Amino acid sequence: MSQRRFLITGALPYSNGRLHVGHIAGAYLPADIYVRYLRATGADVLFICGSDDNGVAALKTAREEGITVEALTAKYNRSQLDAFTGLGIRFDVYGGTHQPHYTPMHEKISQEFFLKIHDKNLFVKKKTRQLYDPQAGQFLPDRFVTGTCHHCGSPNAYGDQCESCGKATDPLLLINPKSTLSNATPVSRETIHWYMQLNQLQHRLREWLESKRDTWRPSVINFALGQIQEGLPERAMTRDLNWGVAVPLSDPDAAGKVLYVWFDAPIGYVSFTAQLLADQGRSAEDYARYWKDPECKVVHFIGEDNTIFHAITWPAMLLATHDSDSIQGVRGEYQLPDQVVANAFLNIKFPGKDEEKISKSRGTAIWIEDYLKDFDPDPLRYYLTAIAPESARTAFDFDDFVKRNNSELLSTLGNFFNRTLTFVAKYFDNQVPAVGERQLPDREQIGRCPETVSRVAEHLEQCRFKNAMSEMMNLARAGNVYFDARQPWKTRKDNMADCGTALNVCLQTCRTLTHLMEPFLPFSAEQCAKMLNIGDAYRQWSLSSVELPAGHQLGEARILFKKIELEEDAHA
Ligand code: B3M
Ligand code: ZN
Repeated sequence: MSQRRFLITGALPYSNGRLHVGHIAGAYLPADIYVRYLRATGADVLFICGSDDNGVAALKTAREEGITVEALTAKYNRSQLDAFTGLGIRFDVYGGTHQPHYTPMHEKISQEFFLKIHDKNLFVKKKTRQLYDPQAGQFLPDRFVTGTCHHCGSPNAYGDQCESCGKATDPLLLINPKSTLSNATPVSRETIHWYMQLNQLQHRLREWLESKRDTWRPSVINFALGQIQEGLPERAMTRDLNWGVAVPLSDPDAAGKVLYVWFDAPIGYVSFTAQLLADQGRSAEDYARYWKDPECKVVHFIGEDNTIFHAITWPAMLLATHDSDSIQGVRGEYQLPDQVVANAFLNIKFPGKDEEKISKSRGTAIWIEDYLKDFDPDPLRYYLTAIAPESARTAFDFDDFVKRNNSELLSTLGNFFNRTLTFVAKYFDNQVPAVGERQLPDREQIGRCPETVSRVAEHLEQCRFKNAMSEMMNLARAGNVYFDARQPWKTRKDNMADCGTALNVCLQTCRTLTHLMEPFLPFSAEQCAKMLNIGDAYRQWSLSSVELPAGHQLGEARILFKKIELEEDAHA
């Protein structure tokens, strides 16, 4: 079988703030697990991310923080990368749509996209009216306007999107609009913009989306098809701003305008790929190997509020660059995403309080930077996967986090390794004991290893991360039950051969668990691999059930997980 090839992306975080647990649970952790798993199966994978610098979000925060937008985006790009690294989320490239090293490539490819779509006559240039802030003396970007949603009546909609109903909004249709720059009531004034006629691509989009019915999560596919059902509006793809990618037209009406941030942001996935390959000394054009080859699968991991842009607008932009009418993927044309994996939002619940939305302003976020000062990364990876909002909102419950760390990671998984390894160190010279005749319980336990591996793999192939991890935990649980049932602490006194057989089986189970842990709990898996003295082999899925030979020397047993004591407990 030829090597599978994937290009995996995590939504580009706006570089105007730090990352919190909601971001990680939404897109980046599942993406990282998927990438680690695919690599373990031998696939060729590029994992692409970087900051979304060009939006007005950055301009707005820069104003609030009193620094230049360049300094602001550089600062948060850095802090985001540190948070990801601390959690073991390792991209091949962490670019930024306005980070100096990436800007030239990003502008070039973004402008090429715009021109290609322009040449296809898919833009209409229109005089429109836009909200203007008379006090601040400037046109208002959509994000700078808030008001009541014209779809659902939520009072806190932005001019581009309503976070309550998830729909795209129009600042001119918002009820009781306000400028967030000055709080003034904006007035509408005339300006000129280029609108993409998404309706011209509607039929091909629908045909393509229909082909995804069986493989995409229902929340994503139903939302996308629902949007098409309602009919796709024209979307302005240019803005009156002085921060972003210049509109590449010599038309005097284009002077001083930039591309809409949601036009250039997804192109970041492509431009960071191209820059990465150029930096590796490959040709930047090599990006075609990932982006323009139907053999390569493009998978986008996003939070649910980004669904419309990844399942409709971005695929429409990609289709618009095609010379053929095919939705099947023609070599040499940009491939449409194979998968768009969206998680719902994560709420938060602090001890003694009600569940609530994560909010920076109300101080209800758990920042990754702060978390990492107090705790190890794997317990958070574990918890966020165990409660992953894969089909509906879930909540980060601090008590539950502590409980699961102590009872699942520590008492189940950690304990199984610990009891097995300390026993072998003590009574078998820290070497894998010889295996005697395996009785039914031994054979059953050994059999569970490859069975679990294939079940975990099946779930991971389908992006069911929560189920995949719970299968892994079931194997650890079964390991503990087996250990208890075989009572090696007794047999070591009167039947050393039988005791050895049981410990041999436990060690084989540890081996399989180490491979299975790697995508979910990479730091702990590395420790386990050291304890089992198996080098880097644990990064290969195909070796996960290969038995450790009798006599194999083991490494030093270590405690894998720390107990977390809440302050109240400590005082009790
Ligand atoms: N920056 C939105 C967000 O962080 C946006 C994602 C862009 S992905 C191309 O919610
Ligand atoms: Zn709404």
